[in-house]
Amino acid sequence: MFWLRVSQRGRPEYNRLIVQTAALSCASDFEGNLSMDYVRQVLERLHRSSPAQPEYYQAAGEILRNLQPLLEKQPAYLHEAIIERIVEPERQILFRVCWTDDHGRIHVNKGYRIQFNSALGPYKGGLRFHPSVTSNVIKFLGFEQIFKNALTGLPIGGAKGGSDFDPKGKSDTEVMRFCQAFMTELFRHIGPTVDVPAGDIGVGAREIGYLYGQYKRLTHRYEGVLTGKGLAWGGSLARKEATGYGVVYFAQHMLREKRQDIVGKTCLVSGSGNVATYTIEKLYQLGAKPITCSDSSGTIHQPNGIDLAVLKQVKEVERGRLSEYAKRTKGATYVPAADYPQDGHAVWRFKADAAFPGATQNEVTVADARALLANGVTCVAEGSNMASTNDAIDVFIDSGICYGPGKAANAGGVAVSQLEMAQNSSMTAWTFEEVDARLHAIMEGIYRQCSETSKEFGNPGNFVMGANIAGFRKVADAMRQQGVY
Ligand code: NDP
Ligand code: 2IT
Repeated sequence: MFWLRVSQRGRPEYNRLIVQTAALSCASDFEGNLSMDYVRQVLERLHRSSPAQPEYYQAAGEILRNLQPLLEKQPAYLHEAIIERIVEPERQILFRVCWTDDHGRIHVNKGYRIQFNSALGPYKGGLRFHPSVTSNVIKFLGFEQIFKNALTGLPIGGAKGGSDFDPKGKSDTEVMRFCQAFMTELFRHIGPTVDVPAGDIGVGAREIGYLYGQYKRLTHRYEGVLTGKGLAWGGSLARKEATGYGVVYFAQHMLREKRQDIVGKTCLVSGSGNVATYTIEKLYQLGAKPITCSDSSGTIHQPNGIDLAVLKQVKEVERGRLSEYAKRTKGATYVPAADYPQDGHAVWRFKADAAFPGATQNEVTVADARALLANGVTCVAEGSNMASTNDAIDVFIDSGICYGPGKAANAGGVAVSQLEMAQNSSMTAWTFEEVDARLHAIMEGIYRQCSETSKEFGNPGNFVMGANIAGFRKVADAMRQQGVY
């Protein structure tokens, strides 16, 4: 009887409050594992109050289920309804974005900014432009962002935004008009100490430039309201590289704990955008060999190693497809997406030592996870957000391999975004080496929190539990200290 056990420990008034609150929020018979019952009830309520948001339930479920040992140790989080409050965004801004294409046709898209939690600092998180974007997708990303940002140790709250606009196949002028229309609504909700958006899928340096230009025109202010800016106008050195580099630094730490090294490791990487490209670059710099990359049309397998120069030329400069990359390099096999295994993704079906998902959510299924283990992979570090399904995560955790969940392993991007904010507000610019050194230290700090917290709660090496508890605890403590709002 968890609640009663707890109530015998403390002060009488507090104990009464515990029992009253438990009675209010837990329609349970007070038997069995009450913190787990409570979490289940919160999740059920979420299904009813926010219908049809499967990725959001997945993200919330993964985090909340991992909190059980913390809630048993620290029931105040339950009594003060921290969990009910944390799963509800502080503010959700949904808006219409109308723009005209190069032929004068009018298009209407949806725009989103979900300002999820500001306990630790101004809202911070990327914008995603992709046809699959819905409020469900933005909500799961915003929720993950709260805990990721907390793990960085920097003063940033959690948010995410975006649109179902598809930049693929659009001209530069169409992308510019869309970004201007998007910012024409968004500008009134953001600011350098209010909410600072950045890039994500489909939003890179080009889009940030158009968004920034429109913000400046509308507000008459030249300030650090976005991160990932161009280097000549307030951007930070190493921001472009930060997420991919950080993922590899995180993997290095996980491997070292097991007395292994990244040097000489054969690696699978998915995606071929910002995160994947700079994961590949850092793997080469540290003496590993990346042999795959992918886009939504197909996968490249190149046993002699991905040709980074050609990849950058095709994807960053020409905005082309990997089918084009395959034609220009030697030793590359191209597997079209139509030929993928029914239960997963071709990119995870090759022999290797380590895997770095860098494309999108749920890109590692349970069958993919089993195939990775069967093929010899002993380290998985996620660049993409919620890369693995919850069943796939269970496979990794049960196997005891090094597994770094996205909210820990890919936090280097948002961390360097915060370093960009710091440079902007102090009107200085740091060198590449200085930013990279800070990124290094931040990734080491995140790794340590995951590792130590997993030990503190009796699951050494379970970095999912470590990341979720360490991130949640910081946000929850700040919320408690700031009172009910
Ligand atoms: P990019 O737009 O630069 O690249 C995305 C890559 O993923 C492309 O290769 C794209 O292929 C592929 N992709 C996107 N959606 C799908 C899909 N539904 N199915 C298959 N492939 C897909 O984005 P980023 O590299 O910035 O982001 C990649 C991941 O990393 C995302 O999960 C993002 O949330 C996460 N992330 C990004 C950070 C950043 O700083 N940019 C920071 C932390 C996490 P195609 O071109 O065919 O669409
Ligand atoms: O998912 C992420 O952390 C990002 N897309 C980066 C967010 C940011 O504010 O740099």
